[in-house]
Amino acid sequence: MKNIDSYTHLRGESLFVDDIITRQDTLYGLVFDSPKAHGKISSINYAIAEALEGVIKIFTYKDILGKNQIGGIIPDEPLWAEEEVHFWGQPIAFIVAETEAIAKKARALIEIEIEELPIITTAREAKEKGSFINAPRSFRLGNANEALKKCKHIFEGNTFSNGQEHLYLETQGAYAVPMENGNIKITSSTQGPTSVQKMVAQVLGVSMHKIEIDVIRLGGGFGGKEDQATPWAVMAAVAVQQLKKPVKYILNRHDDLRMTGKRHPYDSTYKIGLDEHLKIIAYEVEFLQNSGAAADLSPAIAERTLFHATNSYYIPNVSSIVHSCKTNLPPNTAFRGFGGPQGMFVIESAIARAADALKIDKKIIQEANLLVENDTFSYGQIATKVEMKNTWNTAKKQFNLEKIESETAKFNAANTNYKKGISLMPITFGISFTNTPMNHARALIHIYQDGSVGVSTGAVEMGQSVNTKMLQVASQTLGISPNKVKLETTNTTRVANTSPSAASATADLNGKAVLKACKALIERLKVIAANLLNANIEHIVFKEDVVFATKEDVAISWEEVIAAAMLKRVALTENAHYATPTIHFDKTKEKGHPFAYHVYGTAITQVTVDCMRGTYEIDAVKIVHDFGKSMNLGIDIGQVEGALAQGIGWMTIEEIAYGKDGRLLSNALSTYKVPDVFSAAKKVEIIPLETQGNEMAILKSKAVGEPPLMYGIGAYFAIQHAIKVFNPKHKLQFHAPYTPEKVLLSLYK
Ligand code: LUZ
Ligand code: MOS
Repeated sequence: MKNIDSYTHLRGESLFVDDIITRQDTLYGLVFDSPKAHGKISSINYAIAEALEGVIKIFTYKDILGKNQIGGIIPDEPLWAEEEVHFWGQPIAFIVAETEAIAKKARALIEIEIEELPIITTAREAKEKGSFINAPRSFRLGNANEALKKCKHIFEGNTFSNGQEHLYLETQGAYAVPMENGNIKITSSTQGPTSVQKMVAQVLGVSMHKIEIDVIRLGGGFGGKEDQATPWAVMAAVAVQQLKKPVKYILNRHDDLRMTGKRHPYDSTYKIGLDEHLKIIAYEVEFLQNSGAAADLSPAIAERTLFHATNSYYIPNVSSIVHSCKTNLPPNTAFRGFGGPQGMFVIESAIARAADALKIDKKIIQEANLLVENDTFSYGQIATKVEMKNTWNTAKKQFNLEKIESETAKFNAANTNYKKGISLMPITFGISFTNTPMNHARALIHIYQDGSVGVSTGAVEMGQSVNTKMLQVASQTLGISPNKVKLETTNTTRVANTSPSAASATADLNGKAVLKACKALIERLKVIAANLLNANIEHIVFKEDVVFATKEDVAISWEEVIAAAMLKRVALTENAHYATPTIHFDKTKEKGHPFAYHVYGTAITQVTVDCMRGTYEIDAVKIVHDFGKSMNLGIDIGQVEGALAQGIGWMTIEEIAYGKDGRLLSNALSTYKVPDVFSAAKKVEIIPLETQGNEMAILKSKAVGEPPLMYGIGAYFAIQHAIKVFNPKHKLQFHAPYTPEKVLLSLYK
């Protein structure tokens, strides 16, 4: 089944926040943000700006009737700065004007003086100065310190992975409209409608039921709208509350790039110990997460780094620690993988370092340590239904790794200016919000009296095709054709208290709720059908718009059953709640069973490096991926391809740069390069692993949003391999992204 949005997407008819027809009295908002990374505000003069014709009002923290606070996990983030600013781009005021153009003109007329304070831009510097968001977290298994003493081989080193810009095609934005009695309705481009509702209520000083959030769809989120879609909606709502007129605010690309947080840069130090059989016996790692100026989701992201610090390997002695370091950058935030990729890059680097020193192929160490059934993760969960070796061995065999290797060696022997490299990248990713209480969802289903169906859930459609999957679940469970089912917008009035669409878990959580609601409806309708057909209720089947009794061999249409149910006054609406069973985690012990299941896979990456220029091409990525029993392979393959491109981009060409003054230098698409059609892998082959699927996944179809991003890490090590072939004296470095500039230096150093 195709993505149900494909028709309107292709015709440009799909609606996003900026497409909503605005009321004619609509006003336009624009943020005035800090032009310095850290300092005391000594004076601001709004008078000239406010006097400009068409400017209605400039809002500051003084205008807030509730709390000036939007921190989600830790209350450490004001909506608008008060006396101090903590990052370049921090919102200070909100200009509301008759048009966007007037608001922009007014912004240039605001005069501000800032008494500058010292600036921290790196995690390492923050750690040295003791600047942290919260207390560090640490996972331990066995005794790494003791085990290291007994290891035959010990290696240590440092790695760095940089941030990443989400670059959703649709920038952040919201449209808030006053309703009666002080109620406000907001259309928001958010992954977390409930967080928006909660923060609007908190800042306005009203209760949540006065605020309705509606989400049609997002033009991409990638984690960037899990938390950071909130402030813009709150600002618009503050203005609506006081002006009693609709207010719209859509960020332009520059403002969005400057003011929003990104993937967290990580500076990490590791020590890895192996025995004579190349078994990794001990692993010590310290992660310094560059959290930015406020917590945002950093503590949760730090936690997931620890969960994935050993990637797909069983290591009996682990000691890991993560510090969320407070710096003067915009608060960094969720980004597809949520700290997992950063953790995995370090263990892969440690293995690469070990292999290089031992003069063996990296994959030999990888293979010797892959997870098997009943292995224990450092957080206490026992690995079950492990498909790690299955994907690894299938990839080696199906893609004929030996042939790839011999052809690569042959090419490298015959060419001096071009060298090819190969890498294998295994992935293991845990599915569930690591914060157990967030793993729940609801669905509200209406069967209308003509037999058509409306489905509301807490899932936000952001291009990942979750609506298509929800529709599949409903149509399959009700036994009706897909065109009888409509997916409604995501709305806090219909489905309340939702978790954000995140953690790759949206289809599982909301899908299970849809399934439960549909099953309950079917149970009620079976009674009606048995009556109508004069058949045994046990024999009633709903399938392909027909309701029939298997033994009695009689049938009627779906519509007839619904019409009869109406006459019998049977409830044709159902609301279902799903909460993931069996998961738990004890943060005081840092042990538990936090994940419903894991997703596994292996990627073989092949690259060619131009050794005169330092440029490279990704020739091919060949993947064996564990989809379980995919409910929609077209959509799932699309997720793998997209995540792979995004992961490769993070590891290779996407380079976030801040000046020492804390200003974003890569502040436009001319200075920040994302993969395009020319830099994408020339060939991507994906083989779905044949498995039974997992009961905890919706229709046994495993979560697919984030796990494949980490295949992109393979690109770094394939490039490194090619460099090493060209320059055997090269001392390996682990400093991502591996931009052509850095590659060139590596080739000749
Ligand atoms: N968001 C979140 C996430 O709040 N918790 C998580 O565990 C998570 N994991 C991945 C992506 N987003
Ligand atoms: Mo996310 S990184 O919002 O699943």
